[in-house]
Amino acid sequence: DYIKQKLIEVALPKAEMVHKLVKEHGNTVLQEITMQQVLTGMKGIVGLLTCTSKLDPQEGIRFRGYSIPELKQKLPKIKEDGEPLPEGIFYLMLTGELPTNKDVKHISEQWATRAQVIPSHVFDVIEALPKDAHPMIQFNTAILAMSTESQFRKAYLIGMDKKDYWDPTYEGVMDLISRLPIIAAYIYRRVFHKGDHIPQDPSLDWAGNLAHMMGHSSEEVKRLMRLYMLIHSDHEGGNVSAHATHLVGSALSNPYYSFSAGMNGLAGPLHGMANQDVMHWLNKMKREIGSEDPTEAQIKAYAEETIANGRVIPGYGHAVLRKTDPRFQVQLDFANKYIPDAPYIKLVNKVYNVVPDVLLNTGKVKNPWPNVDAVSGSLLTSFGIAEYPIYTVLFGVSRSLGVLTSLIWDRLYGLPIERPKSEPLQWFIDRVPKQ
Ligand code: AMX
Repeated sequence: DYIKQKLIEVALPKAEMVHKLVKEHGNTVLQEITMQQVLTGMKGIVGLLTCTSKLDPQEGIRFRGYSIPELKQKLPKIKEDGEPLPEGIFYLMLTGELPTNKDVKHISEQWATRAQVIPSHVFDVIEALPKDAHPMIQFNTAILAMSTESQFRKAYLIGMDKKDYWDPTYEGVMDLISRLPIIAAYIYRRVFHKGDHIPQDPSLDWAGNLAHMMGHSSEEVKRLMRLYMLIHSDHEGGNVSAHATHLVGSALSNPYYSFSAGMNGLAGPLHGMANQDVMHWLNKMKREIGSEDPTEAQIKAYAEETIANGRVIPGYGHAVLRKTDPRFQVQLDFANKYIPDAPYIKLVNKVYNVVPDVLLNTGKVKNPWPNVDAVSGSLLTSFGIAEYPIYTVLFGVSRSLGVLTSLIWDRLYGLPIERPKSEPLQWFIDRVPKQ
């Protein structure tokens, strides 16, 4: 696998730089932090080194410096008018360089080969769960069950030099990513299609194969799946799924344990489960209003009622972003291009017209604009993937690309165990300046 050689060349000087920064500039003050920051989710506190992507509050996400519109131009595609292949963004996040067609083909083939071997106990473990267990429970259980295959643990027990930790991490990451679409599709077919499974097609790309195994093998859905897998892949290092993966990985837990931690976080309604919750919110709204096509005035009243009842409007707001999420925009553009008349897309557009003002009027929401989840479910539903509980699993398959390339880099940089300081309440009270 020539990518490993490439990675060593790229990473070695960077790892030396990290070492040098710690050794020679360790006392440099980076920023001041406030009481409010610590007590409201550590927002804005720089506490992590992550190079795969960076989130600008106004502009949105950039992957190794490239925005989503730029990546749509620059990453390899199967067809010129199609969507970039997620293999390409994986290569970019991993190496920091844009891939060639050959690189992307190489990764596709690597993953197709590695996906051939999933031990049967993983499927037995899934089958032992009730069918109505949420797909995220089944997904995460399967991820943990796959950790019997961890190469990291085996190499660690044999007694590996610290400098080499990244190597079995890379191997584990490549295995794990290659297998996630099979696990996701298996759960989907088990829960929603009577266990009528569809074998993988190793000739397909990673995202195309996922659509195929789910039973949605039209070119349109494959194209949508490539886009979905591209845009959900990473959102810098501090979001719950990325941070949890990094944190658990810092204990040298293997990639399966680490990723599983991230996926437990993704399953929360304020993070990756929001895409499913948006659909529940839209459908409940339609039911309560008694119309398939509510007016903007009706939507506004319903949104105000949601707030008045002390609930959040899923799909809106963000801990970092302060503008419309470009991941929302690119999906809406896709929908407006291919399916402008789909009822759910019309509804999403109407909600977008009224909800930001409703949120602004609360006077407390820092970002009233839609995030990635405000449209993703409506888009999937409009293309026939209408089983909402699978949406967070699809998000998770995509998120593996970013959080696991970061995990490889954590080991390349030689980052130590993470251990921030905590203090009891009195410590904070004692910090208040005396009058
Ligand atoms: N609806 C109603 N109230 C909201 C809101 C929303 N969409 N977004 C923020 N608020 C509220 C908060 O609950 C908080 O209320 P409180 O002071 O009474 O506790 C107040 O506004 C200030 O919050 P904030 O600083 O603007 O947001 P945050 O950083 O604490 O939280 C987020 C960010 C995403 C959790 C929040 O906006 C939210 O709950 N959104 C809805 C759920 C959602 O869409 N999550 C997906 C995010 C993207 C992702 O990870 N996939």
